[in-house]
Amino acid sequence: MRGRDDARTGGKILVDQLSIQGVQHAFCVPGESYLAALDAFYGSDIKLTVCRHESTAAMMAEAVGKVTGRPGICFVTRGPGATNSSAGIHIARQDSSPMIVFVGQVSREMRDREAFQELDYRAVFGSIAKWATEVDDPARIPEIVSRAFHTACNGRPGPVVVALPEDMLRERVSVPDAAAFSGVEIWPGAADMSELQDLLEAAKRPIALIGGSRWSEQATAAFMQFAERFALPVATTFRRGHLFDAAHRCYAGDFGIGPNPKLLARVKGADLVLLIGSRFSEMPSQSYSVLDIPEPQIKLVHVHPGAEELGRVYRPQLAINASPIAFCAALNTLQPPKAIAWRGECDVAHADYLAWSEEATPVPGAVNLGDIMVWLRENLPPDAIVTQGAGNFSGWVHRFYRVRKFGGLVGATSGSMGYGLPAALAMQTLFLDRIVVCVSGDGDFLMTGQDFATAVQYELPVIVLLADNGIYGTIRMHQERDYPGRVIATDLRNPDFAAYALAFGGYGAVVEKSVDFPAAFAAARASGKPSIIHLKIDAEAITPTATLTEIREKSLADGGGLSGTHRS
Ligand SMILES: Cc1ncc(C[n+]2csc(CCOP(=O)(O)OP(=O)(O)O)c2C)c(N)n1
Ligand SMILES: [Mg+2]
Repeated sequence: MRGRDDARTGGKILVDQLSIQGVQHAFCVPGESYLAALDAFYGSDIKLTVCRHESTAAMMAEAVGKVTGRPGICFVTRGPGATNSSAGIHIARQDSSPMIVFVGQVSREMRDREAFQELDYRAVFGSIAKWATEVDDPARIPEIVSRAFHTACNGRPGPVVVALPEDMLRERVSVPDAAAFSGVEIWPGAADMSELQDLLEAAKRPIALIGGSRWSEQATAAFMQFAERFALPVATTFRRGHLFDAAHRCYAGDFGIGPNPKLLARVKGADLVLLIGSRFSEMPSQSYSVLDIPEPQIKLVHVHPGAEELGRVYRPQLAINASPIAFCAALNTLQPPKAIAWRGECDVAHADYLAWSEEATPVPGAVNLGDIMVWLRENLPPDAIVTQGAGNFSGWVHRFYRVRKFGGLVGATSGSMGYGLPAALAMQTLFLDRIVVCVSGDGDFLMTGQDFATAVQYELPVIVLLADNGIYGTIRMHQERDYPGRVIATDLRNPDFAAYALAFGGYGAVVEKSVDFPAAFAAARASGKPSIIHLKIDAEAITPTATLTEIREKSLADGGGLSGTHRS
């Protein structure tokens, strides 16, 4: 087959496979190790976004995978490029998002000499990726890319890493293309659904907790209909608020970090938990304190697309191996009990949620993030997209912002700082006509803040709300709790972020009082440019309900946290 007229380089075969799979966007930082693949993007229909750091490129790809359910695609160079991308690969793993990372590699004849920037990618990414491989023969690219798409999407989705030796990408061969893949839904069996029907008939206080991946707008709509018919209270797990309309009468709230105590009591007091799509990991399970392990004290129905996740931590009463999309489509086969024992409970649960999230709590300082979230939820259109990184600032998003639509909140359940900006860039790339707001912390933003340049370069008018409290707040909070008064490595001396935005060619504004926020937001929108609104937050305002001083003093009064025991 080699050397015929229809021969293509490995790079061209690769990019052709991506086109066949329907890829529209790819994200990269270039490297000499994969020039032949880069060259194949020249003139291709795939829009290639060049970033300033591989963590951004990888997180953008992860966010595309998270929201579309199709693998996000990223290209990085060998060695340092590959290791820089690892933060995004880790997010795809923890968040069960489909993604494929293509990594340049040294030429085949140099392998295993530790040539320039050489790494063994199977070993480096073996425990993070769902599959890590290397292509030796360009004739096998169609097969391997096809497998990469299937592996990234099937079962529990995750990241795939494919290493590409430089000379392999330049070699010319004749090989047929692989066909486009279509995802495999995993359908619940009739017996599963009838057992679920029986469990619901017998329940007195059921609740649904929904999360994970493999959802769609249609699936969330079907699930809302089911909740409505069954008057079932529904909570979303950590950073999965976009799976249920917060204004729906069955919405019981966000079950992540620091949930509404009434919701926590409701979940603990339930006699049946429908856990759908979620692994119910450390954050939503409140450090594994809600359901006993391995035998939950509450009847548990666990629905998950990964068979290996069922019974991994919790032994459910009923395990259903199904993808949320298929499971939700099957829900219309269930009938609500004639007399719903818990009727009225969903209204109480929703009222509890509204009361918990209605008004911003008072905090020290003139800018209250709670006020800003309330303003956003009242003024943004329902299809607006909010993205976020990690830090205490995100607590105000979870508590006071109300997500209305699938894909309307994009965050990393893995708690990776620096995610908000890349996720915002990815969302604005996909949906140029929607408003994209990124909520960041001062520490969080600068983890990927160099890619504000990417926003400017591609004219992506994302609006970054940068909550600057001058500290790595989350860590300071834990520090004051565990080692009160012993402040170390959590103070930050920050740049003028509005000037930073201007220097990059964007729009910048400073907000020192909550009341000035609406005008700043309007000006950012009117500028049409990528914007940073620098919010000056009082470091004392560490959570919506506690100040740093209160946390320190409580810890000192309780005997000095861990420092009391460590200092001997
Ligand atoms: C990549 C990464 N590094 C470190 C951490 C640990 N960490 C969690 S939150 C946090 C501080 C966040 O600070 P900031 O963005 O300023 O938000 P704040 O808590 O002050 O609101 C740190 C360092 C993390 N989650 N991710
Ligand atoms: Mg901070």
